[in-house]
Amino acid sequence: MYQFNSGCHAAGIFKQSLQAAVLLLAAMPLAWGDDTSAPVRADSHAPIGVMGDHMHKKGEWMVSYRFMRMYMQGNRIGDDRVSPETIATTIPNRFFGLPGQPPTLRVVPVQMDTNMHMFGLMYAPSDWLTLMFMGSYIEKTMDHITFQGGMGSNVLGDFTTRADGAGDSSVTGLLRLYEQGGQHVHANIGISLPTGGIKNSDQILTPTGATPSPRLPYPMQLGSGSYDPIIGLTYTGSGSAWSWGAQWRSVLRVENNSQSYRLGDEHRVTTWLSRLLNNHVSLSLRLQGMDRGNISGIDPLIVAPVQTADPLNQGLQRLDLGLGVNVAGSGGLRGHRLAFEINIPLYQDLDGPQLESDWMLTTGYQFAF
Ligand SMILES: [Cu+2]
Repeated sequence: MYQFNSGCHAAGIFKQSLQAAVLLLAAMPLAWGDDTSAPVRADSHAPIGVMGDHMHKKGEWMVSYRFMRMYMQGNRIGDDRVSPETIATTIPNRFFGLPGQPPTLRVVPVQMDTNMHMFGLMYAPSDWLTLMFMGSYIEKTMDHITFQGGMGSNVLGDFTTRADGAGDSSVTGLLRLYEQGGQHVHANIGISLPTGGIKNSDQILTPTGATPSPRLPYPMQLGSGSYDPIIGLTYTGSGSAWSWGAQWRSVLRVENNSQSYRLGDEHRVTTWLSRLLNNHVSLSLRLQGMDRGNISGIDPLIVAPVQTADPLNQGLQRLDLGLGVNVAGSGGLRGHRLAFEINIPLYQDLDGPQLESDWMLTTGYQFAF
Protein backbone atom coordinates (compact mmCIF):
# COMPACT_ATOMS: atom_id res chain seq x y z
CA MET A 1 0.00 0.00 0.00
CA TYR A 2 1.12 3.50 -0.79
CA GLN A 3 0.99 5.74 2.22
CA PHE A 4 2.66 8.75 3.71
CA ASN A 5 4.76 8.16 6.81
CA SER A 6 3.25 8.96 10.13
CA GLY A 7 4.37 8.56 13.70
CA CYS A 8 7.43 6.87 15.07
CA HIS A 9 8.04 3.23 14.16
CA ALA A 10 10.50 2.70 16.97
CA ALA A 11 7.94 3.40 19.73
CA GLY A 12 6.00 0.20 19.20
CA ILE A 13 8.95 -2.08 18.62
CA PHE A 14 9.80 -3.10 22.17
CA LYS A 15 6.12 -3.33 23.01
CA GLN A 16 5.61 -5.78 20.14
CA SER A 17 8.58 -7.86 21.20
CA LEU A 18 7.25 -7.96 24.76
CA GLN A 19 3.83 -8.98 23.44
CA ALA A 20 5.43 -11.82 21.48
CA ALA A 21 7.22 -13.05 24.61
CA VAL A 22 4.03 -12.89 26.68
CA LEU A 23 2.12 -14.80 23.97
CA LEU A 24 4.78 -17.50 24.00
CA LEU A 25 4.60 -17.77 27.79
CA ALA A 26 0.81 -18.04 27.62
CA ALA A 27 1.10 -20.79 25.00
CA MET A 28 3.14 -23.00 27.34
CA PRO A 29 0.83 -25.62 28.84
CA LEU A 30 0.71 -25.59 32.62
CA ALA A 31 1.16 -29.05 34.07
CA TRP A 32 2.76 -30.66 37.07
CA GLY A 33 4.75 -33.83 37.26
CA ASP A 34 7.83 -35.45 38.66
CA ASP A 35 11.13 -34.72 37.05
CA THR A 36 12.35 -38.28 36.97
CA SER A 37 15.30 -37.96 34.63
CA ALA A 38 18.38 -35.77 34.66
CA PRO A 39 17.74 -32.01 34.62
CA VAL A 40 17.71 -30.25 31.26
CA ARG A 41 20.34 -27.52 31.07
CA ALA A 42 19.19 -24.20 29.64
CA ASP A 43 22.55 -23.79 27.93
CA SER A 44 22.40 -27.10 26.07
CA HIS A 45 20.95 -25.02 23.24
CA ALA A 46 22.93 -22.15 21.71
CA PRO A 47 21.65 -18.56 21.84
CA ILE A 48 18.34 -18.49 19.93
CA GLY A 49 19.79 -16.55 16.97
CA VAL A 50 21.90 -19.60 16.03
CA MET A 51 20.21 -22.16 13.71
CA GLY A 52 20.99 -25.87 13.64
CA ASP A 53 23.11 -25.66 16.82
CA HIS A 54 22.00 -28.88 18.49
CA MET A 55 21.06 -32.44 17.65
CA HIS A 56 18.43 -34.73 19.13
CA LYS A 57 18.39 -38.27 20.49
CA LYS A 58 17.04 -41.04 18.28
CA GLY A 59 13.24 -40.81 17.92
CA GLU A 60 13.01 -37.30 19.42
CA TRP A 61 10.99 -34.49 17.78
CA MET A 62 11.15 -30.75 18.31
CA VAL A 63 8.88 -27.96 17.13
CA SER A 64 9.96 -24.32 17.35
CA TYR A 65 8.76 -20.83 16.64
CA ARG A 66 10.96 -17.76 16.41
CA PHE A 67 9.95 -14.16 16.03
CA MET A 68 12.76 -12.01 14.63
CA ARG A 69 12.63 -8.28 14.22
CA MET A 70 15.30 -6.28 12.42
CA TYR A 71 15.52 -2.52 12.35
CA MET A 72 17.54 -0.44 9.88
CA GLN A 73 17.75 3.33 9.76
CA GLY A 74 20.10 5.63 7.89
CA ASN A 75 22.55 4.88 5.09
CA ARG A 76 26.25 4.15 4.84
CA ILE A 77 28.84 3.82 2.13
CA GLY A 78 31.48 1.51 3.52
CA ASP A 79 31.61 2.33 7.22
CA ASP A 80 30.66 6.02 6.77
CA ARG A 81 27.21 7.49 7.23
CA VAL A 82 25.73 9.37 4.29
CA SER A 83 22.68 11.69 4.21
CA PRO A 84 19.71 11.37 1.83
CA GLU A 85 20.60 14.80 0.31
CA THR A 86 24.16 13.66 -0.46
CA ILE A 87 22.89 10.45 -2.07
CA ALA A 88 20.32 12.32 -4.18
CA THR A 89 22.80 14.89 -5.47
CA THR A 90 26.07 12.96 -5.84
CA ILE A 91 25.54 9.19 -6.32
CA PRO A 92 25.26 8.21 -10.02
CA ASN A 93 22.13 6.40 -11.19
CA ARG A 94 23.25 3.24 -13.01
CA PHE A 95 20.16 3.47 -15.24
CA PHE A 96 20.97 7.02 -16.49
CA GLY A 97 20.55 7.04 -20.26
CA LEU A 98 17.40 4.91 -20.23
CA PRO A 99 14.18 6.89 -20.88
CA GLY A 100 13.23 9.14 -17.95
CA GLN A 101 16.23 8.12 -15.80
CA PRO A 102 17.97 11.04 -14.01
CA PRO A 103 21.80 11.21 -13.69
CA THR A 104 21.80 10.71 -9.90
CA LEU A 105 19.72 8.66 -7.44
CA ARG A 106 16.52 10.57 -6.58
CA VAL A 107 14.67 8.14 -4.28
CA VAL A 108 16.39 7.32 -0.98
CA PRO A 109 15.39 4.59 1.50
CA VAL A 110 15.63 5.95 5.05
CA GLN A 111 14.26 3.12 7.20
CA MET A 112 13.41 -0.55 6.96
CA ASP A 113 11.56 -2.87 9.34
CA THR A 114 11.60 -6.63 8.91
CA ASN A 115 9.48 -9.04 10.95
CA MET A 116 10.16 -12.71 10.44
CA HIS A 117 8.14 -15.59 11.84
CA MET A 118 10.16 -18.80 11.65
CA PHE A 119 8.70 -22.25 12.12
CA GLY A 120 10.97 -25.20 12.71
CA LEU A 121 10.58 -28.96 12.92
CA MET A 122 13.37 -31.32 13.95
CA TYR A 123 13.40 -35.11 14.03
CA ALA A 124 16.20 -37.55 14.77
CA PRO A 125 15.91 -40.87 12.88
CA SER A 126 19.14 -41.93 14.62
CA ASP A 127 21.59 -40.62 17.20
CA TRP A 128 24.02 -39.52 14.50
CA LEU A 129 21.48 -37.73 12.25
CA THR A 130 18.94 -35.00 13.01
CA LEU A 131 16.72 -33.63 10.23
CA MET A 132 15.59 -30.03 10.39
CA PHE A 133 12.91 -28.24 8.37
CA MET A 134 12.47 -24.47 8.62
CA GLY A 135 9.79 -22.28 7.08
CA SER A 136 9.15 -18.58 7.44
CA TYR A 137 6.66 -15.79 6.98
CA ILE A 138 8.14 -12.32 6.43
CA GLU A 139 6.76 -8.79 6.66
CA LYS A 140 8.92 -5.97 5.27
CA THR A 141 8.34 -2.23 5.12
CA MET A 142 10.70 0.36 3.66
CA ASP A 143 10.29 4.13 4.03
CA HIS A 144 11.65 6.42 1.32
CA ILE A 145 12.17 10.09 0.52
CA THR A 146 11.59 11.19 -3.09
CA PHE A 147 13.54 14.20 -4.34
CA GLN A 148 11.88 16.37 -6.96
CA GLY A 149 12.84 16.19 -10.63
CA GLY A 150 16.28 15.43 -12.03
CA MET A 151 18.49 17.52 -9.75
CA GLY A 152 18.69 19.65 -6.60
CA SER A 153 17.65 18.77 -3.06
CA ASN A 154 13.98 19.71 -3.03
CA VAL A 155 11.96 16.94 -1.40
CA LEU A 156 8.80 15.98 -3.28
CA GLY A 157 7.41 13.62 -0.67
CA ASP A 158 7.84 10.30 1.08
CA PHE A 159 6.31 6.86 0.78
CA THR A 160 6.40 3.37 2.25
CA THR A 161 6.50 0.10 0.36
CA ARG A 162 5.44 -3.23 1.87
CA ALA A 163 5.93 -6.88 1.06
CA ASP A 164 4.41 -9.74 3.08
CA GLY A 165 4.43 -13.45 2.48
CA ALA A 166 6.27 -16.72 2.79
CA GLY A 167 10.05 -16.53 2.87
CA ASP A 168 12.42 -19.24 1.71
CA SER A 169 12.38 -22.52 3.61
CA SER A 170 15.11 -25.08 4.17
CA VAL A 171 15.77 -28.74 4.80
CA THR A 172 19.01 -29.52 6.62
CA GLY A 173 20.67 -32.65 7.91
CA LEU A 174 22.82 -32.39 11.04
CA LEU A 175 25.43 -35.15 11.02
CA ARG A 176 27.28 -35.99 14.19
CA LEU A 177 31.02 -36.14 13.66
CA TYR A 178 32.33 -36.24 17.22
CA GLU A 179 30.87 -36.66 20.70
CA GLN A 180 32.94 -37.17 23.82
CA GLY A 181 33.41 -35.70 27.28
CA GLY A 182 31.09 -32.71 26.76
CA GLN A 183 32.59 -31.90 23.36
CA HIS A 184 30.42 -32.22 20.25
CA VAL A 185 30.89 -31.54 16.54
CA HIS A 186 28.35 -31.87 13.74
CA ALA A 187 28.13 -30.94 10.08
CA ASN A 188 25.19 -28.89 8.77
CA ILE A 189 24.29 -29.86 5.21
CA GLY A 190 21.11 -28.71 3.54
CA ILE A 191 19.32 -26.80 0.88
CA SER A 192 17.34 -23.57 0.87
CA LEU A 193 14.10 -23.89 -1.11
CA PRO A 194 12.73 -20.96 -3.16
CA THR A 195 9.36 -20.63 -1.41
CA GLY A 196 9.74 -16.85 -0.98
CA GLY A 197 8.41 -14.52 -3.66
CA ILE A 198 10.74 -12.51 -5.94
CA LYS A 199 8.06 -10.68 -7.94
CA ASN A 200 6.49 -8.47 -5.27
CA SER A 201 5.40 -5.03 -6.41
CA ASP A 202 3.97 -1.99 -4.66
CA GLN A 203 3.12 1.64 -5.27
CA ILE A 204 5.95 4.20 -5.24
CA LEU A 205 6.33 7.98 -5.67
CA THR A 206 8.61 8.93 -8.57
CA PRO A 207 10.61 12.21 -8.86
CA THR A 208 8.01 13.46 -11.37
CA GLY A 209 5.14 12.87 -8.94
CA ALA A 210 3.80 9.73 -10.65
CA THR A 211 2.62 6.82 -8.48
CA PRO A 212 3.08 3.58 -10.44
CA SER A 213 3.38 0.09 -8.88
CA PRO A 214 6.53 -1.50 -10.32
CA ARG A 215 8.41 -4.56 -9.12
CA LEU A 216 10.13 -3.75 -5.83
CA PRO A 217 13.95 -3.64 -5.57
CA TYR A 218 15.94 -6.64 -4.32
CA PRO A 219 15.94 -5.98 -0.54
CA MET A 220 12.12 -5.88 -0.57
CA GLN A 221 11.78 -9.30 -2.19
CA LEU A 222 11.15 -12.23 0.17
CA GLY A 223 13.21 -15.05 -1.30
CA SER A 224 16.24 -15.88 -3.42
CA GLY A 225 14.30 -17.57 -6.24
CA SER A 226 16.92 -20.32 -6.38
CA TYR A 227 17.84 -23.65 -4.77
CA ASP A 228 20.77 -22.73 -2.54
CA PRO A 229 23.09 -25.27 -0.85
CA ILE A 230 23.70 -24.72 2.87
CA ILE A 231 26.91 -26.00 4.42
CA GLY A 232 28.34 -25.55 7.86
CA LEU A 233 30.10 -26.97 10.87
CA THR A 234 29.05 -26.65 14.51
CA TYR A 235 31.09 -27.20 17.67
CA THR A 236 29.73 -27.13 21.21
CA GLY A 237 31.39 -27.79 24.55
CA SER A 238 30.28 -27.62 28.16
CA GLY A 239 31.69 -27.56 31.67
CA SER A 240 29.79 -27.52 34.97
CA ALA A 241 28.55 -23.92 34.86
CA TRP A 242 29.79 -22.67 31.50
CA SER A 243 29.26 -23.77 27.94
CA TRP A 244 30.51 -22.48 24.62
CA GLY A 245 30.32 -23.12 20.94
CA ALA A 246 31.13 -21.98 17.45
CA GLN A 247 29.47 -22.35 14.09
CA TRP A 248 30.30 -21.65 10.49
CA ARG A 249 27.35 -21.58 8.10
CA SER A 250 27.24 -20.60 4.42
CA VAL A 251 24.39 -20.28 1.94
CA LEU A 252 25.74 -20.63 -1.60
CA ARG A 253 23.93 -19.23 -4.61
CA VAL A 254 24.83 -21.61 -7.41
CA GLU A 255 22.14 -20.94 -10.02
CA ASN A 256 20.36 -17.95 -11.54
CA ASN A 257 16.68 -17.59 -10.64
CA SER A 258 13.84 -17.18 -13.15
CA GLN A 259 14.40 -13.39 -13.20
CA SER A 260 18.03 -13.69 -14.47
CA TYR A 261 20.00 -13.00 -11.30
CA ARG A 262 21.35 -14.70 -8.21
CA LEU A 263 21.78 -13.28 -4.72
CA GLY A 264 25.27 -13.13 -3.23
CA ASP A 265 26.65 -15.97 -1.12
CA GLU A 266 26.22 -15.56 2.62
CA HIS A 267 28.86 -16.68 5.10
CA ARG A 268 28.42 -16.52 8.85
CA VAL A 269 30.87 -17.39 11.59
CA THR A 270 29.74 -17.15 15.18
CA THR A 271 31.06 -18.04 18.61
CA TRP A 272 29.34 -17.87 21.98
CA LEU A 273 29.84 -18.32 25.69
CA SER A 274 26.97 -19.20 28.06
CA ARG A 275 26.83 -19.11 31.84
CA LEU A 276 24.28 -21.17 33.81
CA LEU A 277 22.59 -19.23 36.61
CA ASN A 278 20.84 -22.46 37.63
CA ASN A 279 19.80 -25.47 35.53
CA HIS A 280 16.83 -23.59 34.12
CA VAL A 281 18.33 -20.24 33.15
CA SER A 282 21.47 -19.27 31.27
CA LEU A 283 22.86 -16.01 29.93
CA SER A 284 24.91 -15.77 26.76
CA LEU A 285 27.35 -13.52 24.99
CA ARG A 286 27.90 -14.02 21.26
CA LEU A 287 29.91 -12.59 18.39
CA GLN A 288 28.89 -13.10 14.78
CA GLY A 289 30.71 -12.13 11.64
CA MET A 290 28.76 -12.05 8.41
CA ASP A 291 29.77 -11.58 4.80
CA ARG A 292 27.21 -11.22 2.03
CA GLY A 293 28.17 -10.86 -1.62
CA ASN A 294 26.58 -8.65 -4.24
CA ILE A 295 23.95 -9.83 -6.70
CA SER A 296 25.16 -11.13 -10.04
CA GLY A 297 22.93 -10.63 -13.06
CA ILE A 298 20.03 -8.19 -12.99
CA ASP A 299 16.23 -8.36 -12.95
CA PRO A 300 15.18 -6.41 -16.10
CA LEU A 301 12.00 -5.28 -14.32
CA ILE A 302 13.88 -3.58 -11.47
CA VAL A 303 14.83 -0.20 -12.94
CA ALA A 304 14.64 2.91 -10.74
CA PRO A 305 16.82 5.83 -9.55
CA VAL A 306 17.18 4.22 -6.10
CA GLN A 307 20.22 2.51 -4.52
CA THR A 308 18.30 -0.72 -3.79
CA ALA A 309 17.73 -1.31 -7.54
CA ASP A 310 21.50 -1.65 -8.11
CA PRO A 311 22.72 -5.29 -7.84
CA LEU A 312 26.09 -3.94 -6.68
CA ASN A 313 24.68 -2.17 -3.59
CA GLN A 314 23.76 -5.37 -1.75
CA GLY A 315 27.03 -6.76 -0.35
CA LEU A 316 28.15 -6.22 3.22
CA GLN A 317 30.42 -7.30 6.03
CA ARG A 318 29.21 -7.00 9.59
CA LEU A 319 30.25 -7.94 13.10
CA ASP A 320 27.40 -8.32 15.62
CA LEU A 321 27.40 -8.63 19.40
CA GLY A 322 24.60 -10.77 20.88
CA LEU A 323 23.23 -10.85 24.43
CA GLY A 324 20.84 -13.68 25.18
CA VAL A 325 18.81 -15.56 27.78
CA ASN A 326 17.74 -19.22 27.59
CA VAL A 327 15.10 -20.69 29.89
CA ALA A 328 14.50 -24.46 30.00
CA GLY A 329 11.38 -25.89 31.65
CA SER A 330 11.46 -28.74 34.17
CA GLY A 331 8.88 -30.99 35.83
CA GLY A 332 5.63 -30.71 33.87
CA LEU A 333 7.29 -28.13 31.60
CA ARG A 334 10.16 -30.43 30.73
CA GLY A 335 10.95 -30.14 27.04
CA HIS A 336 9.68 -26.57 26.78
CA ARG A 337 12.11 -23.72 26.26
CA LEU A 338 11.95 -19.95 25.89
CA ALA A 339 14.80 -17.80 24.68
CA PHE A 340 15.59 -14.25 23.78
CA GLU A 341 18.53 -12.56 22.11
CA ILE A 342 19.38 -9.04 20.98
CA ASN A 343 22.08 -8.48 18.35
CA ILE A 344 23.74 -5.13 17.81
CA PRO A 345 26.32 -4.37 15.10
CA LEU A 346 29.77 -3.43 16.38
CA TYR A 347 31.02 -2.83 12.85
CA GLN A 348 29.53 -2.78 9.36
CA ASP A 349 31.05 -2.18 5.97
CA LEU A 350 28.42 -1.79 3.25
CA ASP A 351 28.67 -1.78 -0.54
CA GLY A 352 26.60 1.31 -0.66
CA PRO A 353 24.80 3.47 -0.32
CA GLN A 354 22.91 0.87 1.67
CA LEU A 355 20.70 0.98 4.78
CA GLU A 356 22.66 0.20 7.94
CA SER A 357 21.55 -2.38 10.53
CA ASP A 358 20.74 -1.02 13.97
CA TRP A 359 19.56 -4.06 15.91
CA MET A 360 17.87 -7.41 15.67
CA LEU A 361 15.70 -9.11 18.30
CA THR A 362 14.98 -12.83 18.34
CA THR A 363 12.40 -14.45 20.63
CA GLY A 364 11.89 -18.17 20.45
CA TYR A 365 9.88 -21.07 21.84
CA GLN A 366 10.95 -24.69 21.46
CA PHE A 367 9.28 -27.92 22.52
CA ALA A 368 10.98 -31.30 22.30
CA PHE A 369 9.13 -34.57 22.78
CU1 LIG B 1 15.90 -29.12 18.29
